[in-house]
Amino acid sequence: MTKTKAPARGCDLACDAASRAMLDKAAQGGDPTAFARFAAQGAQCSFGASGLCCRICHMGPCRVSAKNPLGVCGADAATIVARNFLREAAAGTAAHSDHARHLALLLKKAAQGLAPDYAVRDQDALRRAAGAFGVETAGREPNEIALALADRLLDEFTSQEEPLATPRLAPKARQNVWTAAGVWPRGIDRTVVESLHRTNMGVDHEAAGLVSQAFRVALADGWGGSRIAAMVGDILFGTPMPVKSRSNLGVLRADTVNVLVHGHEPALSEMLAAAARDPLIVDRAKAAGACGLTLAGICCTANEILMRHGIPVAGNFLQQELAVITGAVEVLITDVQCVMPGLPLVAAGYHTKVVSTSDLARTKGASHRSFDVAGAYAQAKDLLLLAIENFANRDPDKVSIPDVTAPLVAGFSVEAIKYMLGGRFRGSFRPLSDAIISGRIKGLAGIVGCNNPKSKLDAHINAVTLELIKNDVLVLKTGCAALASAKAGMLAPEAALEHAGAGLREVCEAVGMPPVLHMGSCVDNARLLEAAAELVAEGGLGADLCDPPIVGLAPEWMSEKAVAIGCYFVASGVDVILGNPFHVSGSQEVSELLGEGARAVFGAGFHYRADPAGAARLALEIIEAKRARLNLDRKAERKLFDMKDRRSLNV
Ligand code: SF4
Ligand code: MSK
Repeated sequence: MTKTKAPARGCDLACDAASRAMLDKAAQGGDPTAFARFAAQGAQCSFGASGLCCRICHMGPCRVSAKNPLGVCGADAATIVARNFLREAAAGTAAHSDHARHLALLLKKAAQGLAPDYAVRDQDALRRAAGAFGVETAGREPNEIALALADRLLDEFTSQEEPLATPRLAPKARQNVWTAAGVWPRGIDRTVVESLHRTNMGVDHEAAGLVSQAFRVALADGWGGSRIAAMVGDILFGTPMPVKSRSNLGVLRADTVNVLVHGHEPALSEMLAAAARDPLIVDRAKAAGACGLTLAGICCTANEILMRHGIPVAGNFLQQELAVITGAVEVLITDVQCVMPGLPLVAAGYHTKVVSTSDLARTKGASHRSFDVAGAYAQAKDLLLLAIENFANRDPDKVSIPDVTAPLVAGFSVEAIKYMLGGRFRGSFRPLSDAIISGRIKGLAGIVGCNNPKSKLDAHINAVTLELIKNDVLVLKTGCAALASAKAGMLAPEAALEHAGAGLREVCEAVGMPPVLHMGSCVDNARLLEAAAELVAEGGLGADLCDPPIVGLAPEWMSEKAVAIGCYFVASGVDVILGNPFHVSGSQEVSELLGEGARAVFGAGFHYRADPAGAARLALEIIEAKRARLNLDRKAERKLFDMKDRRSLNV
């Protein structure tokens, strides 16, 4: 008798009760989800997984192996694997940087009066950015500064021979490393184009040069596009400050019209956040028989409006389909990146309308409303009216909203952290630096990235986070990893402090800061680098980004953007521990270039640990080794910073 494998249950696939309930509902109702499609895929292609499949030209596709070690053109495993890797890093950089370009163009249009619903909302952020790029501010109106700054930032994309200017925001010692390694990027667009050129059939065949270009193009992301996106977002929409909210599918309400935003770019979602409070919209929702309208988010568009407006988060990447399965979403509005093409398939079983809004990102089965910043607010209201109209089509028999939410605090920009640590007039990283030197905080871990059905939703992220805070490591988070913590209650200061080690708890309680800090969306990984640079600038923890006890982890990553993020962390001197390996195991040479090879050049490399306990152990070892190099492994007198100490800081 053939045994049939029992279908996976929600409790095997996800950590949180809301996702489990929706996965069980999906299994019963036959709703298509990424989890089911992943299972249906069966064993995945081993050539693809090891990076050994090349389809770069039409003499192929070629698959190389020990038996058949060369492609038709003569490319060996190292060339093929390195080219594939570079293409991933370039694609990730392109995604983040195009997002940044759209924001820089929006800043320019806002300054010119061509996008009348947008304005410079944060003049401090404008002046900070202008200062960083040498844009004159004296005697100029905000719009004049914004226009000059936007042009300066747009030059970062288009410059040809000039080296990129944004990496000069890194410590001098790190800049010297990049110069010596020959990886300082030129214009962002040129660097991406060059990467695609070099990986064409018959161009660059040396693995070392290709991997080096992967680090260069990634630097054009982390110290280029992503940094610009974060800066301009702050200027136009405000620098994030700690804000309370809630997370998980229970933020949807049975008695309101529910609208979800999903993707990455904040231009439309900012307008939706404002329009959702418009009395006309609220009245129309009530006239349609609802108690009002709930706006919530998925993925990084969620992070953007969460950290600036406290708008609740419905879920992270693998919850996008599960949100539709609640049966209570009237409209799901998408912009760019991480939107599953399978969304309209699941929406077809419900009344949910999936509406794409970026001309770059259309999805079969979704209706498309091209978003134009010139009439942004009116378009946002129209989208909400569409949702209100669709409320009547909701089928109460299909509605099942899990009663599961968790409170959270989000919005820890670098400015917010400085403020928490030192107050308005003495904001600085010095108390944090002192806490690290004294050993109360052992170090910092940046935990970032996505979800991936290869592992149980949020399981690796949450386990490694818990282990690190227990061991007095302050955790900084972005993207879907931050939302995993939100759902687990780890962004609620009181709850998280229960789990923190004594030293970390003492510091967090003294300054009123949680041990897990939500720092934003995927482009806000640039804020993690900014925080590391602040720590170095403070003194006492070395002169370069590879010196302080900092480590990066991407436990459940899946996107090409995560390849770029990992590469710019490593090129910045921060070791990165992956929970899923890169597709490079087919070449020993490339694997070594990303490990010890990168370490020889940048002082950091990639590691892979599939299990959270192993990842946490390695992270702690890296932190301890860095502490030892700084002679911080001796016991220091424990000193708590109180308000008096902070007032006495000479900063
Ligand atoms: Fe095959 Fe070479 Fe063409 Fe790749 S570039 S598909 S290895 S012939
Ligand atoms: S959204 S890139 S799934 S973190 Fe930024 Fe989440 Fe990863 Fe997309």
